[in-house]
Formats: sequence, structure tokens, C-alpha cells
Amino acid sequence: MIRKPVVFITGANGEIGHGLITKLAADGGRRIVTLDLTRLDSALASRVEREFTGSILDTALLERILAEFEIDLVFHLAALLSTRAEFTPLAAHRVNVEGTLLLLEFAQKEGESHGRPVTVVYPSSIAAYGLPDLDTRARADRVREDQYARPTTMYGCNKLYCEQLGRYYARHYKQLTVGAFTGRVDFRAVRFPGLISATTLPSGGTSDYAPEMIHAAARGEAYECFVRPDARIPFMVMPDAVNALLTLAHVPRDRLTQTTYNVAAFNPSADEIRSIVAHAFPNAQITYRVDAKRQTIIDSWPADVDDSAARRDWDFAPQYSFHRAFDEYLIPTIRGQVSGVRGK
Ligand code: AKB
Repeated sequence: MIRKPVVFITGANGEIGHGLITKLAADGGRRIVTLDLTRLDSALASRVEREFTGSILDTALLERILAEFEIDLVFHLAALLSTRAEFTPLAAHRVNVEGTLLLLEFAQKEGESHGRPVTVVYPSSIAAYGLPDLDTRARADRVREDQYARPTTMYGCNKLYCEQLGRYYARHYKQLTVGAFTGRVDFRAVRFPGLISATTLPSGGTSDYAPEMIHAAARGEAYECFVRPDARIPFMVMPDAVNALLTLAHVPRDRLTQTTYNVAAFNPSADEIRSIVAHAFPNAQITYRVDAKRQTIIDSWPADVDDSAARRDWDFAPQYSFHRAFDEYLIPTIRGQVSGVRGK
């Protein structure tokens, strides 16, 4: 029996998973198989062919999925984010690194058994950077992929190493062994900035102040921002993030000159975000209570990144500027949800 290849998504019940499954299902044409520690939210569950509940570290479960489905595309989203990882570094290493290693091995086996490469799309992060001090940061301008890659967080170290691990599987796997082992995994990573979704809230990240501020204001709740008003890092809204993942997944291999690409859309300060949120929700109560340690993490990330390689190699072009993101996506979608909830 010829099996039709499926798309496999790990960490599917997280923020990116919500956006990605919704878009993939709306586009139609691909069957989706998911893995997450928790059951998929009901809105997502109806959109996937099969959902597995379990850990990315469960090799028996991965074997079962491998035996049951032919997979040609993987979005490996499972991860513990930067703030959470600092409280549980060993657990973070296990999930973020060992989980990725198992997933790459899984893709390698799948590629070997079907005789064609499995594409693995991996969301890395600006956390892979580590700017040494504020002066260097101010001078750094738009940071390229190969600059300042000395992360100070467990999550950042995990992401940077997994980018390298992916490149190893794609280009050098078992290079001394006789046999055709290399080229079975087609690894492609995007270094995401902070992400903002209108429909979900992140948990355990350090860039969370932006989405938290917006969603709190929409719900009429007071919010204490944990970074300084002048804190500035790049951000992107979820529709652009999902488009970036899907575009990178489908671009012909020979157009890609690197395995990891920066992407970004806008880079407002925390206070510029507060101001646009306060304009949209005049009753917003946003104050600052700086957490010096989380601020230090933000200060180690670049204020902006150079994404010219992604623009050149796979025509990356975000649709949402700062103002468009708020005027045409965040504010109307969040307002619609809040009034929908009140109307019930
Ligand atoms: C985090 O804050 O950990 C993430 C990220 C920037 O990767 N949102």
C-alpha cells in the first residue's frame, strides 16, 4: 500500500503550533500528525489526522509514529523557553537538546527508509545571541547570524547547539562510515524574534512582556512590565512567523546558502508598545516593575537583526510592520475575542 506522506508537528499545542496548524489546515492538502505533552485544544484537534500525547523523549512513542506514518516534513516546535529554562536548566537541556537529537535521529531513519530527505524546520531564537555589554549592543546595529553567538541563557545555548546539530545531520552525518547516510535530513532553522499572537499567550519566555501587556490591557487587567521602558528587541506577529516557517519549508533546497536564517519585522521599545496599547485601550493600566535579572537577559539579545540572507534566499518579507501589526491584526482580533466572550 502506498502511504501518503504526512506533516509531523512536535510541541503542537504551543503558541506556534496553534498558528501553524490553523494555517496548514486552512490551506488544505496536507495531513497533519502531532505530538505534545498535553491534549490538543479542541479547536486544533479537529484539524489534525492524528494526535499523539506524550513526550519528545519517549523513543518507543517516536518508533510507533515512525512505523505508522510516512513523514516528509517535520516542524519541531517542542521547547522550554528562556525564563522557564533558567529555573530548570537540566529539564530544559533534556527537552531542548536531547529532544531535538532524538527528533533528528527519527528524521534520519525516516529519510533512510524512504530514500528521500525529510525536511526538518526548526524555530531557533534571538536567544542564540549574547551581546557582552550595553555599549557593544548599542554599536552592534543589525546583527548577522554569525555575530555575537555567545548566549548567556540555557535556552540560548540549547538553540545555538541544536542549529549546529541540525547542520551536522544535514551535511556531515556519519561522514566516516561507508554508505549513503548524509543528506537524509534537510534541516532548516529560523532564528525568531519575540513572537506576538492575537489568539494565544506564550508561557515561560523573556520576550513575553509584549504579548502580556497587550492581552492584559484588552482584558481590562493591570499589568506590571518587567523590563525597562527603553528595552528594545525585535518582534514579529504570529501570521508572519507561520508564513516564514511554511515558506522556508517549501523553498527549493538549492536556493538555500545556509541552514539558519534570521527573520524580523519590527523592533519597538517596551514603552512604544505601551503607548500604542494605551491608545487602543484607553483604560489600560500599564506600569513598570523592572526585574533586573530578566532585563539582563533582554540586554544580551540584539536590538535588531540582519535578515537579508532570508530575504535574498527565500524571499522572506514580513507583511506586518509595527503599526500594521497593531491596527490590522492584534487590536481587531483581540477586541473581537473579548467582545465575543462578553457576549456569551
Ligand atoms: C523567549 O523569550 O524565550 C522566546 C524567544 C525570544 O525565543 N520568546
